[in-house]
Order: sequence, then structure tokens, then C-alpha cells
Amino acid sequence: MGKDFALGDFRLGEGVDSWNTITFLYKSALKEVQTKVEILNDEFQQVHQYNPIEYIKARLKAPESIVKKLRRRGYESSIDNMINYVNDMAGIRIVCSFTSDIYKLAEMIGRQNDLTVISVKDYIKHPKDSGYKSYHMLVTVPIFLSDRTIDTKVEIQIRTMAMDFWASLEHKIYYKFEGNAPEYISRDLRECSGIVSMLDAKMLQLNEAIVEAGAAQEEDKSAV
Ligand code: 0O2
Repeated sequence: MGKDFALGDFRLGEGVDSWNTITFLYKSALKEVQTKVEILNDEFQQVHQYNPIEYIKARLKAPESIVKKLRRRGYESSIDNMINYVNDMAGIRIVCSFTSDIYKLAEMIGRQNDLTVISVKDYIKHPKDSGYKSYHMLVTVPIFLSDRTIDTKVEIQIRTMAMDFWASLEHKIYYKFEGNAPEYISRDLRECSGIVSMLDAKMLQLNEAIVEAGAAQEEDKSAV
């Protein structure tokens, strides 16, 4: 096997061929990470008899979204800038039932030998001013080609269903008003984000109570 490269080591030039090479690599990276996460979920089911993951979504960032992000940051649209400055070209979103599952999964992902964690942003412990909550990990995964290996970036977002519901709605509103939503809407969204935290805490508590009550019933049964 040839040398190990990072995607940023190449100067690909502009054009359809470069774009196709890049999207092929990011798509391969998405497949690799999605499979890893699914295996972790299956292993969890095997050992603990429950799945921490409700669903997983994988996506390549849309070209118009790449252009907007580069423009927002003052970069011109080019393939090199996209590789170097857009970290979420390949994105995996993992949606869990409970906040505790998020941290369990993040730990399991961080322990995968062939993934390199580049950065972590915990917007659950430190929500954004908008009220956005999610756990983000930027990782690289090696893509083994016939003659070389290329480390490719994937952004993993892990959140609860309630956080995902909030983020989807806020995202729609953000785009509808192009970042200038009326103040009362932004305020209501921040308030809803607080309600999401309360709901997540309550559901976690309830789940723990259900598990405890189930275990107590089992003990009673075996004592009879
Ligand atoms: P879109 O349209 O969803 O693709 P970085 O270069 O990684 O340091 P970046 O990319 O801003 O900086 O990192 P961050 O904060 O991890 O955000 C990446 C993605 O998280 C965003 O991509 C959104 O998908 C999501 N996100 C971050 N903040 C918010 C928020 O306030 N509300 C919602 N709904 N989603 C958010 P994009 O490219 O900004 O947007």
C-alpha cells in the first residue's frame, strides 16, 4: 500500500474531474463512518439489549450550501478552499433517544483505532446563542484506494430527537429569513430550546425509573 495522504495535500485544480474525485472520496468516507456507527449500535444491542441510536442520516453538503459557507467566511468558491475550509462536506447525523446515549456513543466513536478525532464541539453543555444543541465531532477516516490511503474528513453530529426537531425547524427559519428572523421568533426559538432541555431531562429520568421498576419486578418474580 502507498503513502498516507490527507485530502488537503492535493492541489486538484478546478473542473468536473476534481469535483468527481472529491465527491467519490467524501461518499466513501460517509460509507465507512456510517458502517462503523451501525456496528457499534448492533454491538450495544448485543451486550445491553437496547439500541442507543434511533436513526442515522448521511449527506454530502449541497453545492449551493458550500458556496454560501465559503462566501460567509470570505473565501472564493474553489475546490481547494472547499477541502480546506468546509469541514462538514461529509456529514453524519446520529439521532438518539437520550442525552446519556450521546456521550456513550461519542466515547465509543472516539475509541475507534482508525478514526482520528480532530475536534469536538459540545453544544449540549455549551449551547449556541441561538439555542442550538448538538454534539459535534470532526474526524478523519482513512480511505484505502488501490495505490494510496487518503484521510478524509467527516463531521459527526450527535443529538436527541428533541434537539433534532428543534434544529430542523430553526434551520428552516434561518434560511427563510436569511439569518434575519424577527426578534420575537428568535426569542421563541430560544425559549423552545429550554423546553427541549427540560423534555430531554424528564424523558431520561422516566427511562431510568422504568428500567429500575422493571428490574425490581424481575427480582420479585425470581424470589417467588
Ligand atoms: P448547513 O446548511 O446545515 O450545512 P467549523 O469550520 O467546523 O469550525 P462550522 O462549520 O460553523 O465551523 O461548525 P459547526 O458549528 O460545527 O456547524 C456545522 C453545522 O452544524 C452547520 O452547518 C449546521 O448544520 C449545524 N449548526 C451549527 N449551528 C447551528 C445552529 O445554530 N442552528 C442549526 N439549525 N444548525 C446549526 P452549516 O454549513 O452552517 O449549515
